[in-house]
Amino acid sequence: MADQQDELRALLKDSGEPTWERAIAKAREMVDRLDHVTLNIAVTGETGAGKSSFVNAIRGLQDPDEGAAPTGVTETTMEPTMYPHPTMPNVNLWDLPGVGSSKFKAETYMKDVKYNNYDFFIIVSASRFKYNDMMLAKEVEKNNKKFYFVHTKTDFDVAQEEKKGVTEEATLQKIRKDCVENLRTLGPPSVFLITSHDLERFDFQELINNLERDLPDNKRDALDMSLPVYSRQSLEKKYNTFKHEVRTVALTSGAMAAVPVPGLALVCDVAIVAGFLIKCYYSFGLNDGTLERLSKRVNKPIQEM
Ligand SMILES: Nc1nc2c(ncn2[C@@H]2O[C@H](COP(=O)(O)OP(=O)(O)O)[C@@H](O)[C@H]2O)c(=O)[nH]1
Ligand SMILES: [Mg+2]
Repeated sequence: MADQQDELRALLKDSGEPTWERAIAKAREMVDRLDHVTLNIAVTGETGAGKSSFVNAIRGLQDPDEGAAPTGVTETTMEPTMYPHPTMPNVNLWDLPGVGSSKFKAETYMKDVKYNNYDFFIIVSASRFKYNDMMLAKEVEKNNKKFYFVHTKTDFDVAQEEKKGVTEEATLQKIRKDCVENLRTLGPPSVFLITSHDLERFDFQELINNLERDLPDNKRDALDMSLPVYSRQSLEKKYNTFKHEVRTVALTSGAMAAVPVPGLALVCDVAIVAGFLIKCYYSFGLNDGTLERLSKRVNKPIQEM
């Protein structure tokens, strides 16, 4: 009982509020904000650059998986397609049609895809920097939106160059220099080298760190909760976000029914607690589909993981 009292005192202190009433009201507002936050991420680039594969990777899926975006060598996306997150229904990834096709010219592309619907753009490019990459970057800037330039299929470039005796480091440096120099006229560009086949390699974490730095608090938490676990670092980050959230949920749900506030009737709100647990379940990759994919990747039965 003494322990519980200490925990309650710590909870109140953490909230930064002088009374339980104020702490609970503030926590309610935070949960509400997170549940109603919308984050629309546009993924764009040339046909075949790797947009759909990137959308899948960031949702923890691969092409044959249910709900994954179709990928392939021909253009498979003819209009902006929204891929919502299973438990964060307001975090949407938009797989945009390839720029530069006869239907989508770079000059009218932004209007065609209704640019105002998105929080920011991820321009996906592969192999050499292209004319359309620059056109897109310019158009995004002209419309007062932010872009992050992602050079994908870096695994392929590294493997090709290695065959010629070029080290991974030298290849990465060359690609980065090429992208940065081409984008220089638009100010210091944010360039990230990644592979959708393995998010732990190269700059993916750096990309997420930058996105999170630029987003308002509630959008940052929503993004963090929606990302798959792809490395130890991403797992630790997620753990910290949820640790913070668990206090808020405890307060709002009234799960701490022992809160010693005379006259304040607290009833445990099962819906809030259940919603939170479902979020944890998906976010930490504990659902069957994610565990099966992980089991295949690491070549171990699910029971041993
Ligand atoms: N090696 C490698 N191949 C990739 C990567 N991303 C996409 N691809 C392949 O590139 C092709 C085109 O990808 P897709 O995502 O359909 O491109 P989109 O037209 O821009 O949507 C597919 O065959 C993908 O498997 C990557 O990071 N590494
Ligand atoms: Mg596609």
